Amino acid sequence: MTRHITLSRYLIEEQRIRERINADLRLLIEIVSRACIAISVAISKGGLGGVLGEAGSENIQGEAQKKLDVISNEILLEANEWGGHLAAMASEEMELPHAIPNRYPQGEYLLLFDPLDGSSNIDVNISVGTIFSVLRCPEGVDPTSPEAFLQPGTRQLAAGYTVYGPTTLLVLTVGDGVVAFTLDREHGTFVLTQENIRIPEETQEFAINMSNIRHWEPPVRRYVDELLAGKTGARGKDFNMRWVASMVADVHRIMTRGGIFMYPLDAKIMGRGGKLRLMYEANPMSFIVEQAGGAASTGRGRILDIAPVELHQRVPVILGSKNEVERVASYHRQA
Ligand code: AHM
Ligand code: MG
Repeated sequence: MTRHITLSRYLIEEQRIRERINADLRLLIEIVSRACIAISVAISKGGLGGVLGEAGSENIQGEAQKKLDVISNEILLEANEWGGHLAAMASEEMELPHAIPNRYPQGEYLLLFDPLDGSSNIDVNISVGTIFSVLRCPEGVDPTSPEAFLQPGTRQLAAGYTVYGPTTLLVLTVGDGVVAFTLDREHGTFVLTQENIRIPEETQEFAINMSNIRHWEPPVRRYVDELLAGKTGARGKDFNMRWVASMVADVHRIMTRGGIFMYPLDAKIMGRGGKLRLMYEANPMSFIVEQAGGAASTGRGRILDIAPVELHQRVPVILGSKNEVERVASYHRQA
């Protein structure tokens, strides 16, 4: 690599040269990135740090929390309280938005996050991640009310995810394409390692939890059946399958070499509207995927256009290489 561009320098240039962000949004992203470094350090201690295993509590979604879910949530909350850039925060791990304490100044932004995505993988040493999304707080609305956050994904000003894998990577968009930074552990900084990430339009790889096959709706069943038929079927080529069960890891593979990721609506989760959460999983990932030339749909419409009605709302998610996502959407229309 000939150029050494840290996240700080990238953000300064987004502010000064490309004028995509202001100083407060720059500070926000810097602080989130530092919190992600702290989470990465906590995760990497593993059994030595006593951080593995269950926390013994449940989140608002009724899911058992891992110790690292709780630790990661606290790291993000504490890091983002004092900067003066935020009006409030919302998290997968908290029922209601988190107010900025009175002793600190209030800013204009709202931060949403899934502090530790894929945390069922943590105890088996498989990649996990953090996902975040940034909105502007609407004027005249109480920032600590869920209503302040209920804005469609098209209003996101920035979104990103960190993958805690063999390396710690931060993938970011401020609506100006997608870039990736690798954590330089010796210096404690994120360094730009990929610019202008583009998802290939065509793919031979898909990601879905096949154990749900009997619950799927006919359009998803039709699509996957065609992929499985391979060379001898309608598609005329073989497809390969991967499922990490950490959305960040599955989506990052797609960002790197193309593919389609699906957590569709199925009979088992019909009453809940889907498995993945709109505000801090589907929206930020869809923003990033679209910024990289991919597509993101529920099967019935574009994810970023959904007008949310609940903070912890769930949605079906089909995202990745554009032609494949459009094919799945067309099967839904035909059905
Ligand atoms: P989490 O945020 O509680 O970790 O749940 C979300 C995860 C995603 O990362 C992943 O795609 C999905 O749940 C896996 O679900 P399943 O175990 O049903 O395959
Ligand atoms: Mg998650």
